[in-house]
Amino acid sequence: MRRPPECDERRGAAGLTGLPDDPAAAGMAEQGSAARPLPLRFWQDGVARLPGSIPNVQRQLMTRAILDETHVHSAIRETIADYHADIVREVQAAVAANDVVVVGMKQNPFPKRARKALDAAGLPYQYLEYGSYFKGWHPRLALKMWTGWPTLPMVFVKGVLIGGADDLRRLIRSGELARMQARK
Ligand SMILES: N[C@@H](CCC(=O)N[C@@H](CS)C(=O)NCC(=O)O)C(=O)O
Repeated sequence: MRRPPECDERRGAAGLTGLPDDPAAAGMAEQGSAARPLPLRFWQDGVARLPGSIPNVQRQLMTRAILDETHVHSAIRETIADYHADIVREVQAAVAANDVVVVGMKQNPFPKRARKALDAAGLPYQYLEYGSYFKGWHPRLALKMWTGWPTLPMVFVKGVLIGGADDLRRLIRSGELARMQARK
């Protein structure tokens, strides 16, 4: 079976912020076509933070634009808030109850890859599946709007979104996943 075009790995989502191959990790952020330096400092854990922030406090720079509620008409705010809110709550509950959660979908090879990596590392996880390439687009969109992560799988470790399959494998390889898990 031919893989859907969005499944081309070269079009995959960017890696975890703070990793060496991420432009943000080099202290740059894309703005339009020009790269603009950001006042970031890099701590031993490889995470970029604004100067003055304390390493063990999760105050990481996010440049994601979110439309402010004051710029959303009051008549549609509830529609936005309620958009597949049951699915979002379901994932939130799983993330609260399990150290590792993989949110995936049928057919997509990346959730399979994430699960295989966790199985190989002997790490237990909760798996939730929403639809396939042919169905379940709307609930997945709600999860994407909630997390800001544009693809599946979404992998959570100790309540933290760590990205997709590639990011997970990187964290397993570097030993960071084990360190995250060891944290109380
Ligand atoms: N680099 C990502 C790639 C994941 C990816 O690109 N997933 C695509 C399908 S192959 C996806 O989620 N598409 C959105 C959707 O169908 O809802 C990873 O390692 O997880």
